[in-house]
Amino acid sequence: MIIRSAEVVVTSPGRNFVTLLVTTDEGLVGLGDATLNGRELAVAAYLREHVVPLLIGRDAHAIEDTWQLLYRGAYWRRGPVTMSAIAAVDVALWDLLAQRAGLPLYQLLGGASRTGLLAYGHAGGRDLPELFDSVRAHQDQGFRAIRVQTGVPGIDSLYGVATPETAYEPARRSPLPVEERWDTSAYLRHLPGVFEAVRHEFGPELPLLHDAHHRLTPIQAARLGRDLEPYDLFWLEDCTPAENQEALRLVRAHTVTPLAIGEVFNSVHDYRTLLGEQLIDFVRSSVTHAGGLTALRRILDLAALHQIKSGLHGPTDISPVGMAAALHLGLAVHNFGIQEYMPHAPATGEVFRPAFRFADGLLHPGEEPGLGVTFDRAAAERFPYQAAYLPVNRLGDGTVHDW
Ligand code: EZ4
Ligand code: CO
Repeated sequence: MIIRSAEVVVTSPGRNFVTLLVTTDEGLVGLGDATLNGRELAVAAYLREHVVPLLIGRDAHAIEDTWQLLYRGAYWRRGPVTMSAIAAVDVALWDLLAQRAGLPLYQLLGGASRTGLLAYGHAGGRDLPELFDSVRAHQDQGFRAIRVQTGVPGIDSLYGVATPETAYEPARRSPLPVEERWDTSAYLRHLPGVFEAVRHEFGPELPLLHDAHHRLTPIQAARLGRDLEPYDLFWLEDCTPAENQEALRLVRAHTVTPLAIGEVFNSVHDYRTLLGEQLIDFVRSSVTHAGGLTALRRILDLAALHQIKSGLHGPTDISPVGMAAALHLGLAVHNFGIQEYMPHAPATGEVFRPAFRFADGLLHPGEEPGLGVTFDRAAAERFPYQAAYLPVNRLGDGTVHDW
């Protein structure tokens, strides 16, 4: 199984995606997701200019050796652009191996450890009535676990809160990023009352999640975790910008609210203290941004030693290819926790045809050989790249803040 060609396609059916197509001498096509929200073209160039030439003529079975070649062989290590590029190659090779074996990929990762993956959906509302409607709509779609994001009085436009004009998708199509305003004090005052109201409305059993999206200091995060304890969250996500892993010691010392971190991480080294000292409860990385199945499986194995579970990133900026990879991995690993799931826009389905399914609150990768995703090259041409960026966050006095 020799790699004959590899092509990078940037397409924008509903939003931008970067997809790697690796073709073998037998004509099999393996797919990898290299989408890095707002930095798509950097990964596409990294792949086209520096990675594709290394792949031609290689044995497609050599997954580990190819990973090490791209990681160690570049000399420069880690970083989201590099690791997304490596991930795309790694996933495409796993896809090829499983297609050649005639087996769904999860069978090569150890087989199914469960019948389906508990998924959580994203409810959001500017005020409580809108939020309650959104939670109910998600329950009607079958979700058995729900992330709750809410408007805060005094903040106009806020992460995770869709308005009738803007869908949830936080990347806006425009040549430059839009700016949002942020007020930590207003948020910390408002949020506990929202969770009290949601618990009162929906009862004690519904698993509820929340994403603080990197905006708090450790002492603020400690206070929020403590204030939310009566409402029994499934997790509090990204309470601090966690590149300072040691900061989580302070948060952990003050709260038993479970913590989830890692969607912006791209390496096991970003997790060493968090996992080794059991400072978090869930690993948030995606296959797409953490170096692929080969690398993420190692992170999850290390997490398992510390009873830490998976909670893989699954927003719409993970393509159906990246999502399929997450589902095969999640079905196979012992320490699966929960999977984030936001259905893609209808246009995305014109280009990507995934076999995975969502029913009764559970996701399943399906039984097609490989990843179970096909890519319509001609349809992709109809949706050219459009610049789109995540917002930039500023405080009231203009200071740039974490978004
Ligand atoms: O902001 O995927 O938990 N989910 C998230 C996402 C991220 C986007 C960034 O590209 O935090 O909504
Ligand atoms: Co998040």
